[in-house]
Amino acid sequence: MLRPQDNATRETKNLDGLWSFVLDPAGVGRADRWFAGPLPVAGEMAVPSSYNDIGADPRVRNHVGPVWYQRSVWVPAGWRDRRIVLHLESATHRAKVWVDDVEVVSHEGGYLPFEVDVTDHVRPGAEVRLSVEVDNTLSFQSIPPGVVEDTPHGKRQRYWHDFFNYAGLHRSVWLYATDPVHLDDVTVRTDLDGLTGLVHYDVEVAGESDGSEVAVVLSDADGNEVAAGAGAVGTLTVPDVKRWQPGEGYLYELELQLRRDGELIDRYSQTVGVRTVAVDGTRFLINGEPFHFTGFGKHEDIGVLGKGHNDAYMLHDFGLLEWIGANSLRTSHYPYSESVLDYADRHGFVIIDETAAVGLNMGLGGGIFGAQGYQTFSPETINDTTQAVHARHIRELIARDKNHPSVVLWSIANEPESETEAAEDYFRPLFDVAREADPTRPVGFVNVMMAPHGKCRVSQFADVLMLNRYYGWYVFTGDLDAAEAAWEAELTAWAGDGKPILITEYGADTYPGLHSISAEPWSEEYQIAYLDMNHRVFDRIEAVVGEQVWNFADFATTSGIVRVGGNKKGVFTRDRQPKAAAHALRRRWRGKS
Ligand code: GCB
Repeated sequence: MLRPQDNATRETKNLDGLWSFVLDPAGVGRADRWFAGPLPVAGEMAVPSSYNDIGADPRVRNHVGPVWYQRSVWVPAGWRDRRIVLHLESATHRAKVWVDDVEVVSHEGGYLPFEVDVTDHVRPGAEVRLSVEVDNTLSFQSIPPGVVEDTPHGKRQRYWHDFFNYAGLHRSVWLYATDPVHLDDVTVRTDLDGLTGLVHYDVEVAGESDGSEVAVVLSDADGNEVAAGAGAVGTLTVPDVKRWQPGEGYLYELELQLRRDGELIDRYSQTVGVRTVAVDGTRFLINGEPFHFTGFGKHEDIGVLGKGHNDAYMLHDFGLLEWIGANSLRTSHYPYSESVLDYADRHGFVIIDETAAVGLNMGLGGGIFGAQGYQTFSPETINDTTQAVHARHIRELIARDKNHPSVVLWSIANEPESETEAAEDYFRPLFDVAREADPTRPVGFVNVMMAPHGKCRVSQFADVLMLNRYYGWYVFTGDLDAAEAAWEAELTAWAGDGKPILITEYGADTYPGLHSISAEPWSEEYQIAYLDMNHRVFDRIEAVVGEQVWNFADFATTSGIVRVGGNKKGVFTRDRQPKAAAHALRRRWRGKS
């Protein structure tokens, strides 16, 4: 699938804005054919955004089940004889779409795009009605998993991940037009041979493509042609290549051209960063050079918009990341908007790209997330069907993000149960799925504290060890001396595995404005002391190739007695003001005060 793009051969129509919106608590919308006319007693909803916090109605915020979005759209008259596609960048967590009375597509997986050819269901120059049923329900067969419990007070959605289950149309919706014979996909892989760059490309064409021909032209950032090729598959060589590297996101442009009888019928511009990624012993190499990750685990989370993508906030967050000296982030705990990856490509920002497989660990939730008493892997809970859904998520993520030079590592899950035989059986084939989909990037998963070295049975499959640890917070709370000794002992054991170690989470909840002379937990002083302790440990272990603090900013969670208006481990507040720790991190990462 190619991201919608405008050029001389392709045209997009953006469908963001206000849509009609209504909850469907009884789940009757489909049977009552709500798609066949205006939605009953509808309100309005902004796209993109999560619907939860837009109004002030707790029923909307806490709704479990389907909601309906609807709008009408004029199909441009100039699109006669064109292939017309409806593209949704995400619908959390599953959606069914109708064009007028016709169901055209459904998709599951709340953070990945899907599209459908609607040419047969629309008339250029006429108006159509689009209806989207979006369902936020999580089950043991969804990624992420959850369970709906029927209580005397109504349905309650339980889940084992620590962020609010925001839902809706979180990213843009598009209609676009191409020639019926069109470029359908491209896979780009790059390599370096001394000073020469190699760009392997593989273009897919769809439609009745008799007689059509593919050509490609590679240009540098100034628009000068540096290489060209004919045919759908090939390798371009770039002498004296300018590499994509951390801090310097140099991009070439690969223009794909599709011609029939000499006439250009489709073209697509794909950015290309020429770089290599490799793991060598305990080193993580980008272009053959050891790379040390600094940065954060983040969330797509802001006030009012929830998980709705917003370009202004995206720029602001990247501005703060640059200010603090972060060179990387993990898309915890789901694939982020493609705009984030595009930005990272352009600016040399390094990304660990994670699936939405979070909360596959029912031992973890007790007390925090309120859903207890389940076994993680069993025929009734996370089972073979879930594993197949998980595999599809991995394939869809890699299909979407494979061409981003910023992405250097796949994370196939966050903190799953990993200390049991069932976990080993569940994950072994999923690593194969990732490696088959992308043989060029390392693959890992994020390990949880309950599966330390010697107990974890899944890390054997990973190229990189990603560890989330809270020594001095969830254990040895307030006792940083004891925490330091225990943490160093555990890390030393992991280092013996001979793989690079990335600390993907370490953090302490901090209430902004709370101060304490003796650095008590929750104070701004403690957050700094806690981070300092961690850094002393990391600096003593050579295999540690990166540190990503949990979290970039405070974020919304489900309610619970250890969450005060959400998770407060942010180095920035939810509205992006620095806590004292932000300045301390900046001194470490940029050497500036
Ligand atoms: C974790 C999870 C993250 C939580 C964090 C916390 O290990 O990966 O989603 O938010 O801990 O603050 O407890």
